[in-house]
Order: sequence, then C-alpha cells, then structure tokens
Amino acid sequence: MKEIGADSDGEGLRVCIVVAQWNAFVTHKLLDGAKSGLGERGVGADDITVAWVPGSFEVPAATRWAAESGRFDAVIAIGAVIKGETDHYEHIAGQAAAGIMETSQETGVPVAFGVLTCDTPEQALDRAGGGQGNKGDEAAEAAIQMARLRAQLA
Ligand code: DLZ
Repeated sequence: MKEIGADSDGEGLRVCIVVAQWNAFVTHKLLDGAKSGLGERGVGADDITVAWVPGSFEVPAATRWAAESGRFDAVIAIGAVIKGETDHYEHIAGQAAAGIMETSQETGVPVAFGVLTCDTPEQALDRAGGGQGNKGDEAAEAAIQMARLRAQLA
C-alpha cells in the first residue's frame, strides 16, 4: 500500500492570490492571513502574486486567468459575501463557489476557497482573524497541500 500524506511545505511554490475589493474591511484581513500562512509554510515573498478584482462575482474569472497562465502552482480565491448587505447573496455566493471549483477542475491547478459567506459583518470578521481563526490562512494551507498532492498524483 502507498499512502501520500498531507505536505504543507510551500518552499519553491508559486502562488497567486485573487482577492475581492468588496467588503475590503474583511478581505484585507483574509489576505493578510493568506500571505502570512504562505510565508510561514515556506513560500517566498517573490513567489506570491496578489491580484485585486472588484467583487466576489469577478473572482472566478481571475482565478481562471491565473490558473491558465502556467505561472502558478496554486491559486487562492478570497472574498466576503455578507447576506445582510447583499441583495443577490445566493447568486453571488453560488456563482463564486461554482466558478472557483470549475476553474480548479478544468485547469487542474488547485484553487483554494477563501470566500466567506456570512449572515453578518461580525460573523465575517470572526473568521478573518477573530475568534474563529483566519480562513485566509486555512486557504493558504489547502493551496500548498493540493499543489504538493498534484505533483505526486498528476
Ligand atoms: C454587488 C455586490 C453586492 C451587493 N454584495 C457583494 C458582497 O457581499 N460581496 C462581494 O464580494 N461582492 C458583492 N457585490 C459585488 C459583486 O461581486 C460584483 O463585483 C458586482 O456585481 C460587479 O459585477
């Protein structure tokens, strides 16, 4: 039997972080979590590219451009869709999730999901460095692990 364990060593990996400007008071904190999470796991600062998009609805298109460029081993998608402030909550959140998954499956490049979908700003802040941790950091770890796994399996 062969077993491939989770490998969180990011040394030498090139990562693109796509981040939404909408709800920037949350996404800046998620971005900080993602950047420090990559750095702590060995990804070099010169190997990290940050690409800003208007809102979560635009995140999937940019993740696909990054994935198709051949310049990145993994992509991290960051956004914050907050129900109380969003008329089209289900639409934006659903399209973002579906588009990000589609990018990953169709290009083969792992895209980690760091888009929060919350009822209130408080819930979002809680998950962006508050009591519930930082989902940007979790997305960074997932991106590294999937890039390493792809190198083993693909
Ligand atoms: C328009 C909109 C609304 C109402 N709410 C959010 C949100 O909670 N989170 C988010 O990331 N983006 C939101 N947007 C912006 C859309 O994602 C998109 O940028 C615009 O509709 C322009 O296409």
